[in-house]
Amino acid sequence: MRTTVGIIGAGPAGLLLARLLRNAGIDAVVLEVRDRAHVERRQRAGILEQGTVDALRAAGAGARMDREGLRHDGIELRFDRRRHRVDFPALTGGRSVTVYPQTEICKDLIALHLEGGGPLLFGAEALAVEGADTGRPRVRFRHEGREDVLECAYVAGCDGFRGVSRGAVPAGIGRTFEQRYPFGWLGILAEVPPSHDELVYARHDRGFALLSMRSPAVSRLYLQVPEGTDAREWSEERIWRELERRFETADGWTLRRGPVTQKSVTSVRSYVHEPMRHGRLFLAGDAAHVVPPTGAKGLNLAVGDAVTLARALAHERETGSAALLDAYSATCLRRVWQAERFSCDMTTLLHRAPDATAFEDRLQLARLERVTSSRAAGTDLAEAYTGFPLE
Ligand code: FAS
Ligand code: PHB
Repeated sequence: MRTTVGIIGAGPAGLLLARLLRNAGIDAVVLEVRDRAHVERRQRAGILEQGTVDALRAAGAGARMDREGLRHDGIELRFDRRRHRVDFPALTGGRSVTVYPQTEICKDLIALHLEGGGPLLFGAEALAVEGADTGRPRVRFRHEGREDVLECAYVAGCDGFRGVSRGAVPAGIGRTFEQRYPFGWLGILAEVPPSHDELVYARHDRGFALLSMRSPAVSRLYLQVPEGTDAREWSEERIWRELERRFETADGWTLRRGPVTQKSVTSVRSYVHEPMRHGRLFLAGDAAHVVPPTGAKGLNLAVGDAVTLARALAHERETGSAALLDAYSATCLRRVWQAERFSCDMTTLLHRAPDATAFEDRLQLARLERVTSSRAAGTDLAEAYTGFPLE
């Protein structure tokens, strides 16, 4: 099998890249190890920066997002039983975010790709990327019980944190930067209208809690839990009771309960692999970097990488110049490290480490007082949360 760009992974990075390459007249093949149903129901992110919204519209994949997405002009920070709204447009000169689930983005991109994109092989497991530093890289993969090889001019490693593509970068060349946090997130989907019209981030002595949403009828909620927690340890009753304790306010705000339809635990980590390129292999999305979900950046970074890589490949096709390809890693890493900085700040601002000292508790409350009373500090949070335009 032969193509110009071999894309490993049909998450947001791989699917958007495939769409952008098709629009640029560059052929590609997407290899996805899971089946379509799994990819389309995998619960992940929900918040889109303006740059992501613009990129999906420009790719011709924004119609349903424009119909069903919810524009949000702020978030609420909650601590000491008090509520503080962060007003995005007032602090950033008009920027906002859109609530539209990652699952829906993947469904939209898959439907578009199957209408008129190149081959998108589900159940195709990439086994290895070979010859990345030669002119003819190849992806060895298994599909329908048979091993095969995809010969390509370029390989896009969009296979997430646990994929194989990063392993093709020789140990002596790649550098990794990692920070683990001593807690995880227990996330639930509940068939109940969200109890607030915007997201609520709560800092509590018992731990962090987040109220998000997937639609006017479906709530998405998270609880900070100890590292290594098994979701089965948490009954619905225990989850709701803990959420109610952490969201409690002096003004009597109440949390609506409803049937829990999905429950899972995800780890919280910061991770960056540098460089994001080796020869003709380009890493994009979680294959290159992971951020704590607190800043709602993971999906948006994946989109940014796909846009930057597609633009660089199209530039090389049109002009013969590899300048943008050569700048790919540095261009993405500028964005990645800003997202890592913000996500780490939001995580340490709102989560209580199991061994937090009384001093650290007071420092955290002082940081929260500062960010909710100072225009300068509030602007920093609002600018980073709503995102920066893609370069
Ligand atoms: P993805 O992981 O989405 O996609 C990679 C794809 O590659 C997958 O479909 C996988 O099946 C496939 N693949 C892997 N190995 C392969 C192989 N060998 N061969 C072929 N295919 C292979 N971000 C937020 O902003 N908010 C959140 O609430 C949030 N929650 C998350 C919860 C979880 C459990 C996880 C893991 C991540 C979460 N994230 C969240 C981050 C998430 O949204 C990612 O940033 C986003 O999915 C990144 O997209 P991709 O880089 O495309 O990687
Ligand atoms: C989500 O809706 O999944 C979500 C929203 C905001 C975050 C993290 C996750 O910071």
